[in-house]
Amino acid sequence: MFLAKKLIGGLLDVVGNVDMNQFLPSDPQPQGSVQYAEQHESEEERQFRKVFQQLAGDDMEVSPSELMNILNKIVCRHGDLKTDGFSMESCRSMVAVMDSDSTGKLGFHEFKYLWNSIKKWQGVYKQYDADHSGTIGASELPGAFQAAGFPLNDQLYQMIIRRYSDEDGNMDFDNYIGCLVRLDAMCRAFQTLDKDKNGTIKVDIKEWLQLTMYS
Ligand SMILES: [Ca+2]
Ligand SMILES: [Ca+2]
Ligand SMILES: [Ca+2]
Repeated sequence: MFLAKKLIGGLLDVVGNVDMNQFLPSDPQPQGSVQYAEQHESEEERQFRKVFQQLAGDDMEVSPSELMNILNKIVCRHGDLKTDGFSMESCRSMVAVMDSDSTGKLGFHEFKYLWNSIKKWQGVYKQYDADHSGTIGASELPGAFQAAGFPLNDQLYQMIIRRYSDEDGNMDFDNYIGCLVRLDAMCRAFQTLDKDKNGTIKVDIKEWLQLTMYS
């Protein structure tokens, strides 16, 4: 487990490159042949696959409780990220919105996508926590969300604060990650449904419920 610990600690210290000016939900998950990808993966990917295998266990998928344990172990070691811990409910929600193939758990590519997002967003969190309070305050939030790839309007920022921040308007780390994972997933879902790319979608009640109830 030493290698896994070392890699995870290291991974979370990396600050991702972020485009400040664009609305950028992260890249779509890789399609194509998994075998081809496995044969042509880089050394970094091979290392990541080893870590994943240790975290996921025999079923080779990360369940919500496994995700919760991993994330809570990591945030414990980062004193500058204030959190009351990732809850089971929040991890179930993150797994649900990331679970493209409906297995109820995260496979390698699903987990890797989530992991890369968390890595990028924790860099943004540290960078935009201007007063070093360990939380993202209401005035820090628009900058942080823009840097994370989501330039929204004031009305949406206010709504996000209402839903994810505490009574004083401060968002802690687990709430921040839970919020961004959902925001990213909902933007990707919209793009998938907006087949003619005209910025509007038409969904029937079944599609709507599929989207909103498994989230
Ligand atoms: Ca929290
Ligand atoms: Ca899955
Ligand atoms: Ca702060």
